[in-house]
Amino acid sequence: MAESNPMKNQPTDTAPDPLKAAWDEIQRLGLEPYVAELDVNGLTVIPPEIACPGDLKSRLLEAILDTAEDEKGFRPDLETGKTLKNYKGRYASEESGGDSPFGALLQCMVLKGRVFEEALMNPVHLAMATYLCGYSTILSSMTCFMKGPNETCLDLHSDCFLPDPWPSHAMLSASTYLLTDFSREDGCTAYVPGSHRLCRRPRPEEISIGEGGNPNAVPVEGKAGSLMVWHGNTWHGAYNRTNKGVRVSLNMLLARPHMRTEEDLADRVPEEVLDRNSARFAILTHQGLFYGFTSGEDAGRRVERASKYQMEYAEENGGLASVNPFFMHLHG
Ligand SMILES: O=C(O)CCC(=O)C(=O)O
Ligand SMILES: [Fe+2]
Repeated sequence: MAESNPMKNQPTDTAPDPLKAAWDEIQRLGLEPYVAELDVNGLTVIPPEIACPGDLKSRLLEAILDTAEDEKGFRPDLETGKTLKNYKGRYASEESGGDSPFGALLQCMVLKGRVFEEALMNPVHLAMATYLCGYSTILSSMTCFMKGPNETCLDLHSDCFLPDPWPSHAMLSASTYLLTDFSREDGCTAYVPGSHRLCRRPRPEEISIGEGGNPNAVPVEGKAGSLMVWHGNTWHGAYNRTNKGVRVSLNMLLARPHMRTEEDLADRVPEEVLDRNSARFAILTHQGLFYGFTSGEDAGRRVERASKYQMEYAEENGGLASVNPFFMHLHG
């Protein structure tokens, strides 16, 4: 293995600089204003013409409706939203109307078709996620929300379920494709600008939104096809939907590789899916991780597999990911 290690004989002064590479990519894609807003406010919305080149938005929406039909037994009616009106589902809250603040959920989406792989690998998404969490970041979850008219707002929270205080750099990068328009009446996301710098979860008296709620919460509005990106510390929630119809969105939560992820993908990604994607896709979908073994034998298997994918990734990008235990030549 050491033979194919592209870092092996590389003098330190020519080692690639991940910060420079990330910034070069941000400039190539024209994302500087969105990175600035993300730094200042903790959240930004990248418009459809940059975020969803080609017909990505419509293909994602169609694939989600097909998946909903398969898994939920009905195809959401985007015009009327009647199949999803006051949807009870998981997380339904008895306090306000008894319906779910999320609507209906579809989970573990990345393995449900090529278009979801494309959504993850969209260079605009990866540039923003890399800016927040680095080249070794991994997918924590890919989840779809389909929300019809409802009563219940989603309280402010951060997706970082670590004890606070949190570090100021992002442990998580969260991005959501808006697949239908987002306005206050559409039941859009809410957030508190600047909350990523507080490095703590909101206190109980700070979590509610809407009338009488946290006065610092603002709606996140955007056109269908936009990509909303936020720092893992940022406090966010969602307004209830007063319009008819359905709000459809696809969320991708990425984590630094030492974090426990929501989904466990290590042994679930079929070879054909890995074969048709880059080495970075394999890293994102946990093929470069060996933690989580269940026996010595399993540890050996996982280390071997993880080192293969880590080496391929290092070859693909010239060693930009700084976390690679296999460079120690322990197994070479
Ligand atoms: O439904 C929303 O707009 C927010 C959902 C949420 O909390 C999340 O995606 O992390
Ligand atoms: Fe959240």
